Amino acid sequence: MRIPIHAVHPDTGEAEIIGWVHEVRDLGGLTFLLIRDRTGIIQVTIPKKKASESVLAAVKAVSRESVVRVSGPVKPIDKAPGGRELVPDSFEIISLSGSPMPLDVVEKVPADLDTRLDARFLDARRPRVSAVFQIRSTVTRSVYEFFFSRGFINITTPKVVAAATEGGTELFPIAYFEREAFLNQSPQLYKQMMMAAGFEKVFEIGPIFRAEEHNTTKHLNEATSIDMEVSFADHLEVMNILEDLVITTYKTVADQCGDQLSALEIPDLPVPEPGFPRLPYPEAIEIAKRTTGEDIKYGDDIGTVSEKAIGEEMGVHYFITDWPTEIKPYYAQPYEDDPSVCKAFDLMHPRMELSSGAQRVHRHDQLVHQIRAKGLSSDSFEFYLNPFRYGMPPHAGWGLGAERLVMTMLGLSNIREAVLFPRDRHRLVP
Ligand code: AMO
Repeated sequence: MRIPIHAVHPDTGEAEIIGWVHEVRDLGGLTFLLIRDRTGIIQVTIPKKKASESVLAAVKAVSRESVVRVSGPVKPIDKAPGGRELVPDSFEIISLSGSPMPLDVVEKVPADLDTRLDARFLDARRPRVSAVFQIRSTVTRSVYEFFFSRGFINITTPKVVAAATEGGTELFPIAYFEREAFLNQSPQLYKQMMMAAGFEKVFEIGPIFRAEEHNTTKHLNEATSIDMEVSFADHLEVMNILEDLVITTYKTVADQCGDQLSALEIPDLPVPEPGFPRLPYPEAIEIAKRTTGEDIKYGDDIGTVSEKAIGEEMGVHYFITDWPTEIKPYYAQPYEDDPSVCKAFDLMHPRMELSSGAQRVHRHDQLVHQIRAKGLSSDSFEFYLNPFRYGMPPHAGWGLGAERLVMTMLGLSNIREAVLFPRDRHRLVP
């Protein structure tokens, strides 16, 4: 019976493993192979004089990255990975790899990101790359558990839609029978409609599509959004939930992903401290102005340069609160005593924005007014506006970028490192 490579110990006795040939070294009388599966690497040692004819023939024929089944006694040995080696009684080639390969899995030859993404199936055999996606999987599980343990209902909303949600970015049009449709930018309108349905607490983890023209290290054209919406809650309550979720996710990864973090050379993942600072927008703008020396005014968006400058000053996760109503979407609820400021917030990592959210407008007439004030036509929002006429509770929510969460947690330099098959301006295959 096959056992995972990390579970093979010097006192295992006999073991059978199946994995990929990571490296082959022929030292004359001895041949060393490193065999790898997703859990680790083990040395397989073949003493030429003692090995059987069939083992020798298979070892001679095998190429790097072939899949092999090996069984035999396990012995302790100091210098090998994990302090053990397997001396095979049997060695079977299950699937022979061709050569040369499009990518060197052992990274003796460094490859640029494009080459790696073109051969992602080989790139992801690298322990470091595999570790990122194993951690991303743990992040996703942690987020599901977080929401379910707090009584949230998981929903799925359509990705093929008739109208835009967010201003600012363009939509991807698609042919939908005889009509034009679009790929959805955000589940925003649908999660709000489920508040009208009385679901009270909903969440969705799903794709969002943004036709961002520019190619940056933190934008994708298809991203994964962790979205939530809560009835009878204000912006402050959902900010607390967001802070809890981020901390819980870090803790889960720190507790459960020790091997993967080691592969990424992160011996101790620092878990953010509770009590993320809350920085009102006017103060954020002041910091940006002072530290960049640029002419930044109240009402300006916080661009990449400002974001970086404020992040360096803050040094930890923080919220930017109290945004000018003018630069936030129509669904953000203005303060009753000063409608020029709204109950919207952004959650920031020192490197970049992770999430946006707000308490929402829940009164129909006010929402129509705000949609028109943004120069949008309320006609195309009829399906969304209707629920606001028949008992819409007050509500608040946010959307958190899954890739940015993983990217900032692991210190990855490019968001594409956190996506298996990224979609950007130039990349549609594989
Ligand atoms: P927003 O547009 O700020 O808000 O998006 C929320 C979060 O989603 C991630 N994100 C992206 N990640 C990678 N590439 C992109 N092109 C991209 N676009 C967005 C970011 C961002 O902070 N409806 C609101 C949320 C809400 O109010 O509930 C919204 O979509 O991490």
